[in-house]
Amino acid sequence: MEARWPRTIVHADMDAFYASVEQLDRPELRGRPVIVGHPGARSVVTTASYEARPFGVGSAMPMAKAMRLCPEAVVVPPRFRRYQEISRKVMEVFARFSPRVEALSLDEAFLDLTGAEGLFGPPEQVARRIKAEVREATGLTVSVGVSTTKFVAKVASDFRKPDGLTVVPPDRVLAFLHPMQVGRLWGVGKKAEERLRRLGLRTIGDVARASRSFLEAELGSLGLHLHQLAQGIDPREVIPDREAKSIGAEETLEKDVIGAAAIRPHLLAAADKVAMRLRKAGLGARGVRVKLKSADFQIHTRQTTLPRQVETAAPIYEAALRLLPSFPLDRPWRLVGITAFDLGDPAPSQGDLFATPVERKQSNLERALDDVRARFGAAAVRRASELA
Ligand code: TTP
Ligand code: MG
Repeated sequence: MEARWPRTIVHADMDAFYASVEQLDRPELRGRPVIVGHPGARSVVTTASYEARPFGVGSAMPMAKAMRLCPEAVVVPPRFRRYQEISRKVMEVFARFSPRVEALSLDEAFLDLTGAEGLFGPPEQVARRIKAEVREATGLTVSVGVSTTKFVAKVASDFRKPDGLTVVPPDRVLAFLHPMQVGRLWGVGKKAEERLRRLGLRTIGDVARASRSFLEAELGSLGLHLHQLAQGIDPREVIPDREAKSIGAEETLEKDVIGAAAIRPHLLAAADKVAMRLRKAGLGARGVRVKLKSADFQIHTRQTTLPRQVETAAPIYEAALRLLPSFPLDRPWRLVGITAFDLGDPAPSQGDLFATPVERKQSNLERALDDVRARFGAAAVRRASELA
């Protein structure tokens, strides 16, 4: 007897995404180790093709080390526009299977296929179709995991990479999870992994068998969260990207600020964050809203509509600066935020047509910064103007 699927969640993740795109566009690179990144001595690996991985080369490794480990690798600088273009095609394929698609980055997404059996057949069959249609649309392979929760679907997509397909039915979830290393649990980074190991918890099964009170005493709310995940419990829903009506970033300041000059750096930081989130969601915005909260907790907002859709920090920041004089700036403010609204799919070709060379450069630069931040955290890159 097959157990019932309370939900059917798919996680799909492109294989060695940037490197595969390079091999697609340059057939002479196919079958060879390819490292995407800048060849400079101080740079790091963005990603490596599967031919390079057996040499120990992987994301975030210093380029110098990667080239030592795999001297025959071809080093290719990243081309974010191109990756975004292919990403759009991939997401279009996903959208054929479900209106509930949540993109996590350019190359991975969750799909909620609950109740879609009648349309696409049993989970394994849907997964095969998704893989075939991605391949057909892009020429690239995607690894797919299917289970009843986001967490297990995500672990499953990674299980047999590249070109993997792993279905974990509800009655196999615990058998699948429990032998795995604790590092696979969501929310467990290097530090937490180390702590769990010192507590004698090496596998997910170990965490599942530990008592709730022990985990809570040792790790606080993270402990409770991990205990749930280890039992295969993860109620998180797939949140469709289109339901994001706005994307914002705000910061409560350490010290209240007075006057435009003191507010500006916080607006710039917020604009940067909003733009990064827009690009991550693959969206552009036509509206920009600035929010300030005064020291006595009064919220003031001003908003504006832009002549064309934007996805980079510069035009968002400029719009915020234009709004700034309409606030009563003589009082102290405790919070500064920006929200982008009126969101939609950016029209890339049209955008390119209208964008000036300077704007294009700006956009490429920001994509490069996204990349660095993705690896080293938001604090890794600061604009000179923020440091003032
Ligand atoms: P991932 O899906 O993490 O990696 P991948 O697609 O290269 O390889 P895998 O087969 O293991 O999924 O990331 C997708 C892309 O995002 C990747 O091709 C390059 C980029 N990326 C970064 O820019 N920085 C990073 O630290 C990582 C991990 C990825
Ligand atoms: Mg990937």
